[in-house]
Amino acid sequence: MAAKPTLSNIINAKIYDLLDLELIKEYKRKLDINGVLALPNFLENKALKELIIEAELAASEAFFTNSTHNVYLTPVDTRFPPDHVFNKQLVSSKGCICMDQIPSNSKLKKLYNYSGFKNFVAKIVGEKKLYPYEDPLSSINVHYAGEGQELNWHFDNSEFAITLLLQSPLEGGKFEYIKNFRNAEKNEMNFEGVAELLNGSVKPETLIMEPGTLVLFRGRNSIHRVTPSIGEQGRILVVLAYNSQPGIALSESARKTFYGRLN
Ligand SMILES: O=C(O)CCC(=O)C(=O)O
Ligand SMILES: [Fe+2]
Repeated sequence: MAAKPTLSNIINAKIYDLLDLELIKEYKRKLDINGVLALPNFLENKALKELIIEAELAASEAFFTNSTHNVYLTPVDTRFPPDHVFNKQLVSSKGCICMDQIPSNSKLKKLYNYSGFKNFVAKIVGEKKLYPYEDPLSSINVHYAGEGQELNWHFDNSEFAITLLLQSPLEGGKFEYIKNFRNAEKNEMNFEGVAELLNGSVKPETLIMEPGTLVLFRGRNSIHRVTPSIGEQGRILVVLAYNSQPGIALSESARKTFYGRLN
C-alpha cells in the first residue's frame, strides 16, 4: 500500500490518497470522458471552515467587475455583424481577490504549493509538471458572487481549471456546462450551437458540487457558466491556476480586466 501523503489537516485523507495510482488512473479516465471531475469532500472539514472565515475576512478587499464579453472571451470582430453570436455581449459580475491578498500562512497556499497535490493534479490532467504563474496575482484567486452576481457563458482560454468550492448561496450559483461544444484546436467555433444555447433551445448539464469539493474541468472546449447567486449568502470559490510551462504570466489586459491592476 502506498504511504499516506501529508497535509492531512487540509486534504481529507480518509477518502483521498494522492499517491494511489489506480485511483488517479480512474480519475483521469473520468475527466477525459466527462470533461469534468468532481471530488466531493476533498477538503478536511475543519480546514473548510477555516478557509471560509479567511475568505470572508478578505471579501471587503475584493475587486468587483461588471464586465461584458462574448462566449469566446475575445474582442468584438467587425467581420461579423453586431448581432452575430460571435459578437453577442454577455454580462458577468463577480469579486476577486488575488494571490498577494491571501495570508502567507493560508492553507490555500500550502495546498497550492504542495508537491503531492501538484503531482496528483498533473497526472490526472496529463501534464508532466505544473508551475505557478510568474506574476504575483494569478496563481490563486478567490471569487465572490453576491446576490444577483453571475459568471456568464464562456469557454476558458486555459486548457484545464482547478476549483475548490468554499460556500454555496442558498439558491442559484449553479455550475452549468455542455461538454465539447466547440473545437478550438480546429478553430471550429460552433456558432449555431452557441446561438441555440443562448436562446434557450439547448439545455446544459448541471454539475452538483457541495462546499469542500475539488473540481477539475476542461473548459477550453466545454462552454460553462455560473448562474446568479440568490439570497444573502454569497458563493465563494477558489481557483487554483497552474501552467504546464514555467515563467508564464497572465496577460496584462486580462489582469487589468479581472483584477483592476497589474501587480
Ligand atoms: O466559478 C466556477 O465554478 C467556475 C469559474 C470559471 O469558469 C472561470 O473562472 O473561468
Ligand atoms: Fe471558466
